[in-house]
Amino acid sequence: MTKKIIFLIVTLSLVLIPLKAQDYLIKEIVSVEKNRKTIKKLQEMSLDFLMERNNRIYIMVGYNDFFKLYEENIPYTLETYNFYPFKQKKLSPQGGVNGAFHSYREVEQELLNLENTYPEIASVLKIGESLEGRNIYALKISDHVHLDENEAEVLFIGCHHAREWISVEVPLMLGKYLAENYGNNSEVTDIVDQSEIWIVPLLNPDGLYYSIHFYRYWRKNRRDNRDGTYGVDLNRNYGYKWGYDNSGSSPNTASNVFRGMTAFSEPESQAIRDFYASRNFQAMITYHNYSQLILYPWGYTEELTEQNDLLSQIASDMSGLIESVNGRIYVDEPASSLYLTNGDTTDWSFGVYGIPSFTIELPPEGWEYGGFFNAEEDIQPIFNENLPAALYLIDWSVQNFGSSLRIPERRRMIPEKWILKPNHRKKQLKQGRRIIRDSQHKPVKREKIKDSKVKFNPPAQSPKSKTKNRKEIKKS
Ligand code: 0X9
Ligand code: CA
Ligand code: ZN
Repeated sequence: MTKKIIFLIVTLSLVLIPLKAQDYLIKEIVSVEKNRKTIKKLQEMSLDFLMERNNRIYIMVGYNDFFKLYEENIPYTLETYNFYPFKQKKLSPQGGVNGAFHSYREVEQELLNLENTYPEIASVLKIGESLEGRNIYALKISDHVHLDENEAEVLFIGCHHAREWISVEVPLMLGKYLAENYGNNSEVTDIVDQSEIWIVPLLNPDGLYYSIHFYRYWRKNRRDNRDGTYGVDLNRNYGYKWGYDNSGSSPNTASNVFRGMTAFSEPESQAIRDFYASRNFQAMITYHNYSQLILYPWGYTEELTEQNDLLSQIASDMSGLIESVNGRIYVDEPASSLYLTNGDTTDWSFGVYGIPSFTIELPPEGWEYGGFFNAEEDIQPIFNENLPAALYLIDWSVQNFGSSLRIPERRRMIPEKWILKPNHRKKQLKQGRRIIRDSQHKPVKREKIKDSKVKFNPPAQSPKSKTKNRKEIKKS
């Protein structure tokens, strides 16, 4: 009898637990034929739209959605395996849960190792603590690292958004690169001698933990909103034009762009706010992914800043430098041309401190090339291409330290091979990725015109899906 009961419990838990886990975790990509009837039904199901191609609509579905599709009599094709990471056979499997990407503990270890190995130029500072009590670290790279010298200071931030794992790697590798090459490479030595480089590779450690262990697509921090929902979008929680409107951020706790109850309500964004107050930054880059963009203020309005010539020049120079490494194009544009946001890091950094501030959206270019997933083999190339842009911004800060801001000319320190040769391909592609807006001035379409097979038109006369551009989809 007892044997029977034990057997029953074991079998039941084996069946029930995985089912529940599946329900929550597994998402598949399916395509359905595009027609009015289906679109209407899909909208009622409030599914994640991904894209449209060859008269088919691609959507993300969870375990329960399959039943709904069945009930609604909507025929579908399973497409998951036509997408990354399944499609890219040559990729080596990721070791462990997070593979070559760094977890909170691994970032911590890496930073402490750097400090130990290069005590003269690397030092780790705790600038705050996450909601769940993890440390938020800043790595300082400078000569006389323990002195607060009168030098230009530049800040690099990674991982506001939990699922954007590559955004941890790029600033972390920058710190490592600078430490390892100081004394060997004259350009690095020069720059480190003249500046204080601050790197916060992991601003949202709780979110990253959650993304690694529970739900890969987690975006926000892990604030318990006390209504059954979790998370504040840290990139809507900064105190410049916070909550300006409800489209650039959301008052709804369940939303992926929930701005929090007040500006700087979150310890993670507070850490950055307080860090700025204690330092004297000249420039800042915050890394995100995906899209391959270099965005500069404003994000909250279509209007351009008074420093637009400066910001757009720096962004375009950085874009050129990035392209010259691997040929990947990062489009430089005001953040608002992507979509409007309020309470983001860059607007606050520029709005309050007046310093050149950039959001770099790392690869890939689109959802169909992997979205938030980057191949492990691509971590190094992505870092390599971002390095000259980071060095360039540091150098710009050094050149402009203590003087009024000057619009840069091409820098002497950029190695020849990094200097962009006049390149017509870039212009063409940039035009090809132009933004088309709907009546609310929201971009509805972002595609390479070159690839004429790819259609991304919003379904006609359906206001709900009309505003679903690729970027909003990412966050739903
Ligand atoms: O929406 C964001 O917070 C950033 N994109 S992401 O896909 N990584 O979430 C972009 C913020 C830049 N600001 C504006 N586009 N206004
Ligand atoms: Ca120094
Ligand atoms: Zn992001």
